Amino acid sequence: MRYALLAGGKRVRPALCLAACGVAGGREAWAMPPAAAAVEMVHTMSLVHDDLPCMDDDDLRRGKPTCHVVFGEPIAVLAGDALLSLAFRHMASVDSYPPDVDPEKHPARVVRAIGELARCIGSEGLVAGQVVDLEMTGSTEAVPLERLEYIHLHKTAALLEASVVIGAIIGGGSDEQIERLRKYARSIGLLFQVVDDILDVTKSSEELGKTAGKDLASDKTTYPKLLGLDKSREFAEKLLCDAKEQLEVFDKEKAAPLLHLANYIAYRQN
Ligand code: GRG
Repeated sequence: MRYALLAGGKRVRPALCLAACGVAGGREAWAMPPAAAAVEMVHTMSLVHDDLPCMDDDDLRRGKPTCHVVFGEPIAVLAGDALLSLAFRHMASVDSYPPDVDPEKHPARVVRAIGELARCIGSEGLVAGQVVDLEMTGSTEAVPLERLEYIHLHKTAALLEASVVIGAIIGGGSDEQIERLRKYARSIGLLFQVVDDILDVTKSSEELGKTAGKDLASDKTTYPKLLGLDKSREFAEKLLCDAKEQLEVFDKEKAAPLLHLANYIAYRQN
């Protein structure tokens, strides 16, 4: 569990969770140990399971050999399971509530946040995305755009969305604020994947010194493959604009971290 969780990674989900807590009116410390750590644990366990031979069968993750390569498959499965359960234990842990939260409202917020986390993982979230993705694997038919979007909205955007929404709930945001932040998160969730697909093409082009990148030639369906590189970039710009629009009603200073995170996701190089 430690090997996978402490292997690095960009920590985008905890950063989003803390930033959303702040914009909703809370202090970052309210979300720091329970929620921000929990979303990273869920993310990490999904990577551990995704890398397994029965799923994507990857040998490297975050620049290191994958969990099952180091510890064997059974331990990797169990490490993932235990990280999932630790995430919920963290979320529910009353011992780690900061002293300055509202004692009347905080427990209800935590329960609501736990519900959000559970929802984004199961058959309405990560698992749904993974199932449809696995169904597409090996298929010779081109994946239609709506199917690709379904996969990304569930596999990638669902947990990014939950990270933001959980932060906003813990921060004490109103229902209207939470729904705005949900829309922001959905846009950056999809943006994250479109940028990933663009980077796959442009990075491998650079590496190969060719104009066509690895992913345009591989079996995997990506946005650049379906839309072309220019249209994919346009789509990314639109998603970034949509996300930023949702932040306009919030206090500028408090919304600045979410704005910067959106820019980071749009313009990141890895
Ligand atoms: C959660 C019960 C449960 C099962 C998981 C395996 C599975 C079901 C889902 C796969 C989810 C998955 C691996 C989605 C990919 C998400 C994604 C974009 C990963 C890369 O995220 P980054 O770039 O990675 O933030 P780092 O390493 O920086 O954290």
